[in-house]
Amino acid sequence: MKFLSVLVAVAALAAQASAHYTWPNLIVGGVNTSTWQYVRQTNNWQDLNPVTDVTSTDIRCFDSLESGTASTVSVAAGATVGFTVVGNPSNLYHAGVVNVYMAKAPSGTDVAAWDGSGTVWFKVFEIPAATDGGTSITFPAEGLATVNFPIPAQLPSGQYLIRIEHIALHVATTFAGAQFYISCAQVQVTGGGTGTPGPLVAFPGAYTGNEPGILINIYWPIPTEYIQPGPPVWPASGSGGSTPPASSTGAGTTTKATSTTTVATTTKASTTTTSSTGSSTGGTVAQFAQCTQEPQPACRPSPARSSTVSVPGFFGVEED
Ligand SMILES: [Cu+2]
Repeated sequence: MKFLSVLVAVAALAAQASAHYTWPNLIVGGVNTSTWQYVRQTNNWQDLNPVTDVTSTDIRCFDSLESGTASTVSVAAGATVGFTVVGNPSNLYHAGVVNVYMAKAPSGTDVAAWDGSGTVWFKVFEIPAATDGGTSITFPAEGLATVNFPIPAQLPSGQYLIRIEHIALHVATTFAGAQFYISCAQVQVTGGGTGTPGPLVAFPGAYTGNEPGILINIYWPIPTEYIQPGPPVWPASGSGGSTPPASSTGAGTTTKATSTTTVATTTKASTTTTSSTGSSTGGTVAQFAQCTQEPQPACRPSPARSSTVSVPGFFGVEED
């Protein structure tokens, strides 16, 4: 009996530690910079666990237990930057969506010494779920090893925090079930424009946890639509300027699992390199095909960590 309970405990621990991730690297100029160099070290740098309390201060930068020692890096307005996923495995393993927010440090305050408090955050990029009225729901961010996005060209010069979050929705059917994987980077934006970013939100404050895009059963019934949490992306698509619109299908270049250094191209988990840089329309289809053809961790929960019920019309829910 004791042996059995130990086995169960070990299995539970293994399941808990097996499928989370962090965002420790900022990609600047196509280079994957060092771990926690320009990104503030997060509380979960060892255990990889997510934030689940959206009212916690840790929903902001998840660094309450760490001393902020990150450096600040210069990036040009209009340039593409990104974050790299590190975990086990090192990709956005869970079904979910991505948001990227920025906030300008108050004048006279070094961003390295700023906590990001206040109603100061605006969204610059997102990768929502894709729905088609109830036949299917797909997550274009699922399986990504990097997420790249443009710094808006209209953004005024100055020091900013960049906050990225992956909201994992595989166990989001109960309140506080959604898992937030968060990091904040410190940048000095140069050559900026004269735009006025907005709408502005605060963290905590932006989410209640009851949003239809956060408290959601993504399995059954298949959602007819998906409402991305948070404010709309700034600047709005079609509002002019030279910034590519952060489209609902995830503009920006992405790197699939297994590649940690290639950031300028879209690379699949296999060795196949596609030319879908800048658009994930083709990538989404390819990713879906990949999932149906070769069962893998990025596509479905492994048997050891899942409870799959073989009832027609019911989809197994990953537990961790
Ligand atoms: Cu996980």
